[in-house]
Amino acid sequence: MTNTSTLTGPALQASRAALSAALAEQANSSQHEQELEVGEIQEVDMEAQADGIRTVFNDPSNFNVKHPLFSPWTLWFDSPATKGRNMPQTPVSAFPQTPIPQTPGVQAAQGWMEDIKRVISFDSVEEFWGLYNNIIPPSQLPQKANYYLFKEGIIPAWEDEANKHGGKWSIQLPKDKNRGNVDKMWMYTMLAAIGETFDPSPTLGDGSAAASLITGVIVSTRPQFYRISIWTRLAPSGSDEDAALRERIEGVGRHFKTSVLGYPESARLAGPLATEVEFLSHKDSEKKGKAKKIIV
Ligand code: MGP
Repeated sequence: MTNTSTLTGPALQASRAALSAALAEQANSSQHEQELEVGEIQEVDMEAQADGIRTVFNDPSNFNVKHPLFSPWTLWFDSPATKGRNMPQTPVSAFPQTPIPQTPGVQAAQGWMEDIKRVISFDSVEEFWGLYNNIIPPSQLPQKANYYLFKEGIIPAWEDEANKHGGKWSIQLPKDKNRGNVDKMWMYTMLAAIGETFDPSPTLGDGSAAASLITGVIVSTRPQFYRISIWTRLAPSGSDEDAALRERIEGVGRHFKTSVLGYPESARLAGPLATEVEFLSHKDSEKKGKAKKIIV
């Protein structure tokens, strides 16, 4: 498979396997529960498991099980509480941080980025779970808050070079009916992003690797609804020349709707405070007028 990663085959496989295992965990756990009798204790051969692998349980600082991601990611956050406040850039110093390059896009977005705080960057499955287990889930965030998980080096703004020709898939879900679902939906959205399953094998016509279409994912809490979005590098114009791109973009939307959010492809989701899974270019979002959306 061709992709933009610099990882070697086994590392890629390990990364993928760890993410698939996490996704399969929910299904497996209920099956295991059925296989074990009530009160029965599952036997685990700890010695065999530990052989050759130093986990965090053997050595809390030098364990050697770390599965690299295809690329590093950065989590950003904003909420009414962060507005105008000078929060520390790195609340957890163990995670690597790199300065944001001052591209023209970054400078143009300065007003918008003022209240968005950079939380942390990570580049392995283990660091992802370390972060995930230590941040407040979307269902418990205050109103008008956002988590932005973007590829390192891309800021969560239309103005960034990587976003300015792009768009977003999004779904809006009424809060009252989705308080119990939104945390899982957001977790699966992040796993699909960092596991690169939205746009899995981008290649150019000459067979060389192309950048993945995905630049980041966002969850937003609003007074009456949640919104989850997937930002893409490009947006199809509607012309015949863009047919291949449109197909690729639609593939991202279908994967989001069916595999990540778990809806049947034929399901119609729009209703009071709810939208379909729909795509809009950032240029159309900026205009705020009537725009043509793609729906899956
Ligand atoms: P939003 O938060 O994405 O939409 O953008 P929402 O949730 O419908 O609106 P809210 O008012 O409930 O938060 C809200 C507004 O923020 C937009 O209309 C823009 O004015 C501004 N904005 C949003 N984004 C993603 C950007 C961006 O990337 N760059 C700039 N400059 N402004 C943005």
